[in-house]
Amino acid sequence: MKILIGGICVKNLKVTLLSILVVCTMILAACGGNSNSASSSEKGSSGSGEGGKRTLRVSIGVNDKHPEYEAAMKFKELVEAESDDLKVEVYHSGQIADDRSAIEMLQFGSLDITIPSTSPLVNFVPEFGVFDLPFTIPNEEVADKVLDGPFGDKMLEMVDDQKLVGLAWWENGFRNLTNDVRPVATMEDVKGLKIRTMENEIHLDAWKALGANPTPMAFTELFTALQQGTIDGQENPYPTILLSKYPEVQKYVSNTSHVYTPFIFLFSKQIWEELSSDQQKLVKKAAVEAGKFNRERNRQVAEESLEKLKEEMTYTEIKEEEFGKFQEAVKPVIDKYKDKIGPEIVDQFLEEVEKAK
Ligand code: KDG
Repeated sequence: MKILIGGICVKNLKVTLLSILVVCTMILAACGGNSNSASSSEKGSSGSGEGGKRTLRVSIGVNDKHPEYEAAMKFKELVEAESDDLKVEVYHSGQIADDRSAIEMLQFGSLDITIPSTSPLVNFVPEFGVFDLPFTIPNEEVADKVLDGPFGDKMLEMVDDQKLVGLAWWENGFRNLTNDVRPVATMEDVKGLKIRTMENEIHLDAWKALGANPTPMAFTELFTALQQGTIDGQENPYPTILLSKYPEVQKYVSNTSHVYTPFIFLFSKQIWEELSSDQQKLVKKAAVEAGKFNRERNRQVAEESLEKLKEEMTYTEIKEEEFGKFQEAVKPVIDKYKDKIGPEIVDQFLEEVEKAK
């Protein structure tokens, strides 16, 4: 629901105020910092020059223990090793903004980079909903083929008219259910669970179809909501479950693997267009390279995380035949969203998935 004050949507007002705050902070830092900050590097609110260097600020929602943070630091290392006029600052745990606000800050040109799940992006580009259709991508190999092929390239270009530049695919991974009420071995066990989902209507409808009572919430609010018991559970990949310390506030975890979520490396188009073509080439190359590092590291950490979660939580393996019931239950959701996302792009996605198997 949008709230208007004086005709200005409060949500945008929030992002605008956030952007003004960020710009003021950067200007104060620049005034207080190195006196020879180059004027060109102060273009775009993130360009706070330090010795003529433009600073690229990266915002991610996970904390500094997560493979995504490691990959963001790899990106920083790759850029700074090759460039004498770019530096990178990585802000984790949603320090600057949650996923949706960070995307809006890129559109305003008050933040350079964010690397969110594709799910919140659906609020800006509905076609990204293909990645939220449950039980479609079966494993990482298929995910890589689809994302690294022509379909993935096409999806990256789809953010263009949203004042964003899509540079690379990183990996959040297969999402699994945790809760504090009961072990989940069957669809029956899901009934009535208050599950937090990302701010994405496909996830909401899918969990309703499975019998849960879902509620959308920004990732930055999730741990507190679990701790306070305002929700019973959530769903995320094993690294996020372990490294966000959910075992402290959740008893049960199941291998639902109901959705494979990519992370998408997004750059503010306004700031991108201020970079030289050499800087653009370097940033793109580093984003892709760091993405490869991220996938490898994420899969290693996912395996290690599951083993640790089995020690810290009650792990329930859902039997193969039970998955059929889950998939049957969400079929109407896939049909409903095929129309909303666009039948053509959904068919193309499903064809690419089949080809990649
Ligand atoms: O910045 C990325 C995180 O916000 C990511 O973990 C999002 O999977 C996500 C969730 O559940 O919100």
